[in-house]
Amino acid sequence: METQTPERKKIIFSAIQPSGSITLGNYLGALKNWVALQDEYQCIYALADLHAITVRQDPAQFRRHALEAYALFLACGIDVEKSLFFIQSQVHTHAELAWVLNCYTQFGELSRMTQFKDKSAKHPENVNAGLFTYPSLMAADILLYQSDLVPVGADQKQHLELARNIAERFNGLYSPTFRVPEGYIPKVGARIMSLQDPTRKMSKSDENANAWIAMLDKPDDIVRKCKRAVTDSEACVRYAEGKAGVNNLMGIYSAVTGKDYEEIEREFEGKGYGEFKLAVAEAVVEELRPIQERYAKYIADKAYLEECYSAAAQKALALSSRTLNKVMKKVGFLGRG
Ligand code: ATP
Ligand code: LTN
Repeated sequence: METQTPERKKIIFSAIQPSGSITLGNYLGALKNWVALQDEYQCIYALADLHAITVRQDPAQFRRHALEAYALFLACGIDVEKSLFFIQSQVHTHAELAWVLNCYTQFGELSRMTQFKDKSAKHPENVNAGLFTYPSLMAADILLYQSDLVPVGADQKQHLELARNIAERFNGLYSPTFRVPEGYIPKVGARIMSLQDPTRKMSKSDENANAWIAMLDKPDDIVRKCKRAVTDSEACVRYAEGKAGVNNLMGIYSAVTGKDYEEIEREFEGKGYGEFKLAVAEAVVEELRPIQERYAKYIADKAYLEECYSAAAQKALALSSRTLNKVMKKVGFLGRG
């Protein structure tokens, strides 16, 4: 009798930093996609809290953000029965592999990373070594799990490319050790822009809270932020060059409702920005309502959250140790006997 080996599910890895309140940008650019991928792939997701301390965090707030993010991801539909969802700092193999990979990453390569340049310009008082070597830790996250695909927003493409280069370099120096991952960038929602400065991406660490919509914002706040969103003086809802603010709102509306730009232009023909902004706000409120309801239940049950992330950390440790042990052996460490 012929036996068929079941096809191996491809492995997906991604992470988000719990460096603030999770935004609509994170959701549309990353999280929503993560949820959709869970049936087709073996998904491994993490809260990248080690990455988050490259920028100074207030300890109490940091702890709160991590727990909130964990609950929020479950509320968005990350299913711990199907996917592995853990907290990076609870799995020590990440920091260990990151150190090794640091020694296979060039100063010049890290110097070219635009995120490093942006963040060091933004925090000139704290341009720490962790901020500089951030991409080696991200490479470790991905490579530890022999990931095939890495869903990220467009801003992370450069880091992913570096992770591929590090993997290829290591494989070439020794023997095949890491699977070389591919990026997976969503078509819509890949770059949601700030509501106050639509030439910059919506970012949870933006000091101006009107620039971003948090996943846990109240409906009134969402309406207010959308109403105040920077647009232009043309007063015509159409997707065009030089209309970054309107384009961004159309992008949000499209990602939430599934309507394409032409449909949106027809829907708002002859209507002003006021009406359009309100429609965007209402669509966002409706998208977030069920998520916020589920979130309230999860965050009230700390014991359940702890159970989930502790079990996930154990599994992640077992899985990632396989790769780390191989690496240590190939590099020539004596090993622990
Ligand atoms: P920070 O402000 O701390 O740099 P961030 O809000 O930019 O954080 P990250 O934790 O760096 O978010 O990113 C988490 C994921 O969300 C990544 O995959 C990233 O590409 C995606 N993402 C972040 N901001 C946006 C955005 N504005 N539009 C689309 N995707 C985004
Ligand atoms: N650097 C990413 C977060 C991140 C990540 C990862 C994404 C940390 N490790 C591994 C994908 C794969 C960010 O800032 N968005």
